[in-house]
Amino acid sequence: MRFDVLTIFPSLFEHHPREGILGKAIEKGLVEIYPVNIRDYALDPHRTTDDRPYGGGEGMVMKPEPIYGALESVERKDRSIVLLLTPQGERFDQAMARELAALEQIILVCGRYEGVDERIRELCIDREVSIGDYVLSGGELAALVIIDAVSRLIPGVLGGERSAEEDSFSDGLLEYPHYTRPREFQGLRVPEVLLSGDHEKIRQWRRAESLKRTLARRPDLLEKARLTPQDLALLEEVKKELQGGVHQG
Ligand code: 6GU
Repeated sequence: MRFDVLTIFPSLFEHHPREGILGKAIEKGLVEIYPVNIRDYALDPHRTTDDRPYGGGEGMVMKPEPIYGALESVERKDRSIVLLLTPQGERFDQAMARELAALEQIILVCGRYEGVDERIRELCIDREVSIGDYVLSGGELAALVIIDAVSRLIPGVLGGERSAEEDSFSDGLLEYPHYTRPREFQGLRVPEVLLSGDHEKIRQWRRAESLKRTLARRPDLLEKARLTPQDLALLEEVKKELQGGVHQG
């Protein structure tokens, strides 16, 4: 996967992503990240990338020519997409990450939040994306979030022991609790079932914990989750327990 990132802060993409899982993926040649400095495509001697809005008002608007020139400089692969990072975009989620991971190239245009000249949107942008309902001062951190989430879905990026399939959201549920040694820590013991060696029982316990956790923290996810008849039965039991608890309390 090739990521081309158009930004006025290219140095943000030169160091950070070289660590950890993403760093390994870059070393293995599975992921390439190319920052493109929008300022290099400014037309004037001062290398101006923004200007005052027509019609007046607060804030600055990113000029169209530097972004257009930066986009023209990027070599396009067959299966590529141009994303604009903006709080006005569609919400990024695991399903979108999966869609994007099937492409060969993602071109990320990092806007500043006041905005990008509308003609860039009309002429060049395939999809506008936001990472959540809060305002960042620029699209750069959002671009890093997308690069990370997409890269770990590319075959070969994660080691075999921990597959992307098991992660929260891959089947629409939050993950079950994890434990490692020691068996007892600060008076808290690892649940007995995990020490039992009974793989079927462990699988059932983990599934039940995933369901409980999702119900407690993100009930909205349960509506879209892929649930088996067994899951639904378990969920009903958990709900009854919770309701019982409320009556007793
Ligand atoms: Cl993609 N950009 C900005 N500036 N703010 C955001 C965002 C993007 N997603 C959430 N907030």
